[in-house]
Amino acid sequence: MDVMTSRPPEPRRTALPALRPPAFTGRLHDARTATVVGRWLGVAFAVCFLTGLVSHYLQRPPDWLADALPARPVWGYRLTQGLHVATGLAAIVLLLVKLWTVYPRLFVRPPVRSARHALERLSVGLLVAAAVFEVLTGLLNIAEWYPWPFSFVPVHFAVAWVATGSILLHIAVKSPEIAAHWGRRSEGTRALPAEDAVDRRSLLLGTGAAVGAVTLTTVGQTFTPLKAFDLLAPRHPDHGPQGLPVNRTAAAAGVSARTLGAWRLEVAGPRPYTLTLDALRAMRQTAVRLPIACVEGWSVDAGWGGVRVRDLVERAGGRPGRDAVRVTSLEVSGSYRVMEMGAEYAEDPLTLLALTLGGQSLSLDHGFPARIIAPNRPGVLQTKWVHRLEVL
Ligand SMILES: Nc1nc2c(c(=O)[nH]1)N[C@H]1C(S)=C(S)[C@@H](COP(=O)(O)O)O[C@H]1N2
Ligand SMILES: [Mo]
Repeated sequence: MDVMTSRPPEPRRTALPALRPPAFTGRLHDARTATVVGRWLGVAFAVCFLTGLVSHYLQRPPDWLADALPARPVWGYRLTQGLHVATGLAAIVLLLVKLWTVYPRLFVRPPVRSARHALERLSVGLLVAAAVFEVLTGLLNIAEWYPWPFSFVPVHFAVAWVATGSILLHIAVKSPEIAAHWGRRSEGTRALPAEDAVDRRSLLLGTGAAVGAVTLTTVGQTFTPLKAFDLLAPRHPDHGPQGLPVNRTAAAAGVSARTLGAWRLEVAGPRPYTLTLDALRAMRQTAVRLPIACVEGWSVDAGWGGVRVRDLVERAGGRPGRDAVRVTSLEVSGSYRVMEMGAEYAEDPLTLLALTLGGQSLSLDHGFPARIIAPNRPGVLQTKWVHRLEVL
């Protein structure tokens, strides 16, 4: 026996103590806190959902929309996708705080009071699962880590509808409570002891500071005035060959000096033709300043030079403003080997088959010898290593 303790040995337990729900005191788990955090989270999810829809329909437009997608403003996708990723990252913090605020409800006894109560709990379960799934897959996607067997885009898109639907349902079900705790002087808060209000203010300030910190250390990947603070985002807007990040390298795409061989640009249409790189360089060159805005949230402006796609379309007998264009890359395989652009993009004077970046010939990783650069367009559709255009 331990000589330092004189306590008698505890009697051996014969049965486990009854499971008692933890006791929650203070007001950090109450409806007012849940309402305030829920409001911020609702705004973040709403912006994230709407900008996600923009991204989805720009990338995979239904047929009736494809030729009407606008090429302006040139920075449109840069803004919407920057917001999509920034609000998604902010939502991670807000979702954690919100779940922490409401988790005592897990211990509500009896667990089910009525059919309505059971349905409500089920819908909250669905909401939590869908919301966690969305922020988690989004986060791993921007880190380009895909530890799952499904394809990211369609699943992330489908579950976004589940999350949004269950959030709307949740707001409808909770509307009386939300209304009661909406204002600072609302009926739910008036009875609070003063010291609880201090607690809540600290929690909300801490939450705001965490959201601010996450945003400040990542948003520089797209909002370049803050690029010095871009410490946590997977990409830095300046890091990469020719001062521009690269998502898919030439090596990953199976493109090398050897596969380029005797590169020619093929243009198919009513009057098909083929051009060498020198012939392309001899055509009228246009200089534009346009961003690459990656779906993963980084974006950066750059100076591009090359031949207007509309000039190439006209030369093939196509009708700018009427005809869409299919673009094929030399890339051996990959989801972005073939891309179609609607008539609005194809006729836009800023849409180029670019040959230069920053005044120099494109590096192999940026799509040498020729790539597409178009305004208001997701990065995945800025096809690199182009070798064929088809007037549709
Ligand atoms: N052929 C081809 N082009 C492509 C891709 C690709 O996978 N294959 N990736 C795209 C993506 S996701 C982006 S964000 C831009 C990035 O261009 P950059 O590498 O020159 O910055 O190229 C696009 N062009
Ligand atoms: Mo991208």
